[in-house]
Amino acid sequence: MYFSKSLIPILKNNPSEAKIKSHKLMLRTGMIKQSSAGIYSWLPLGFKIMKKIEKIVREEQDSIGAQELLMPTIQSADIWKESGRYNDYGDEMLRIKDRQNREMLYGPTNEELITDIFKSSIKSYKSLPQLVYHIQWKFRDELRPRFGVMRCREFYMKDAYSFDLSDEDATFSYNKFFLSYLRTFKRLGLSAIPMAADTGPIGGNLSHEFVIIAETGESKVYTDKRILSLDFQDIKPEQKSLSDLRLNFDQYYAVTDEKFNQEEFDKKVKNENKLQTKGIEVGHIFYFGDKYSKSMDASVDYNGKKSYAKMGSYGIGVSRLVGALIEANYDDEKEIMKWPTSVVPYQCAIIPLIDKKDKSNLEKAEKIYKILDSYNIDTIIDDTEESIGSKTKKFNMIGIPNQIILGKKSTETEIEFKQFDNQTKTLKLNKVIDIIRKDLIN
Ligand code: P5A
Repeated sequence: MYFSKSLIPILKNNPSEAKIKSHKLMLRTGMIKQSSAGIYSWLPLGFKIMKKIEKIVREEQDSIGAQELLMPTIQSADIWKESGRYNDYGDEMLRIKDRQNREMLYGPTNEELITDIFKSSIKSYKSLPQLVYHIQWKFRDELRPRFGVMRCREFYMKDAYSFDLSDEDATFSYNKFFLSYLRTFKRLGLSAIPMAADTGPIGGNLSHEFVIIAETGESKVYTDKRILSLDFQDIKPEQKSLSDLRLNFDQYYAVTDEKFNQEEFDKKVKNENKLQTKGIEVGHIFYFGDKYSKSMDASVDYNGKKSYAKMGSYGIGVSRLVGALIEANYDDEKEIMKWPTSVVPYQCAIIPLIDKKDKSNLEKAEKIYKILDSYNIDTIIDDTEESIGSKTKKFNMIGIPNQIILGKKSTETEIEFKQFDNQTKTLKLNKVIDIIRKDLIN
């Protein structure tokens, strides 16, 4: 890919409308473009990053045996009337009428639609548990959309749903998602704290929010910091080990302002373990038993008896995670973004010094590009006429970890190589490839 041919519209200065790092950086580097309040187009750079996050989210859902499907964005109002939420949802729901004057809506979540699918597809308890998920756009007509992709009206969510026969089985499913969430966020290099949470319009009486610590977060966070060092890497998704895992996490005080109680905090957490800060909610899981299955009559046959499915739902804000990663990793003084390796938009940038009369640096860049490509190193060549200094600054900001500079110091056999603001080194190409590949494996 040549930078001159890419649709990456970099702005010279920070946009004045953006208040937080992620919003600033995403507009500045042309990851997104606002199309109307709280609604964004995802331009190639931002979309590439979001797709990589989505892949990790998907792999972790698959790994607990959840099946992927895809439900539409537009839903019929009928099923929401059946569950009783059509009126409850209020102004956040975008309501539309089709040409037949039928009431439709842009889905803010999918509990009703999945319950309707379950109801017509699953008849016997022998088909339980059912764990399903999709990754789809949602619309919520938020009163105050703000902070770019962090609180927008149209956003990309992974939402999963579980159906079980008993409360005990349903808790097992809930705990599987609990573990998969810890793993997903860990793979993204984020430490997400599961916190006891309110259930709001989704309903039920058991719920955890997964919150990452960030100064610019919207939620106030009160927690016992020992929760941050709990280990879950080797936990097997079995009933006993998962309920132990939950107990282990739940024993520590960890809440957002909605559930905060100073007296309880003082009683349960020693002063030296107290952590009072701000955070971003990146995931939220719920258990609500037969709230939807009863009102929508979704049951299975259990030895001749009708049994309403026990359900939970599990959300991850995939588009919000792009912003959350920036909040957690962007150094806005140095203007350097460090993505986790699995999410980085390009592994390497080749920066030739362009001389109108002498094309040799560009030709050298093209040769190196082909070699890197043969090692599956995703690379961009910056063939624009900007100065080397302004190009390296731009790639630091976008977060391209490896930069090859083909200027005065590069010779036939050795090239200039730089990682972010580290000193440049003059190295042989195969040494550079080794360094980049090592990073890819780790
Ligand atoms: C769980 C899955 C639900 O909707 N139903 C299906 C449940 N939960 S939730 O907490 O309301 O949303 C899940 C996650 O989606 C992200 N999110 C948002 N991202 C950007 N802009 C928004 N306006 C927005 N609202 C929710 C959050 O990451 C949330 O945890």
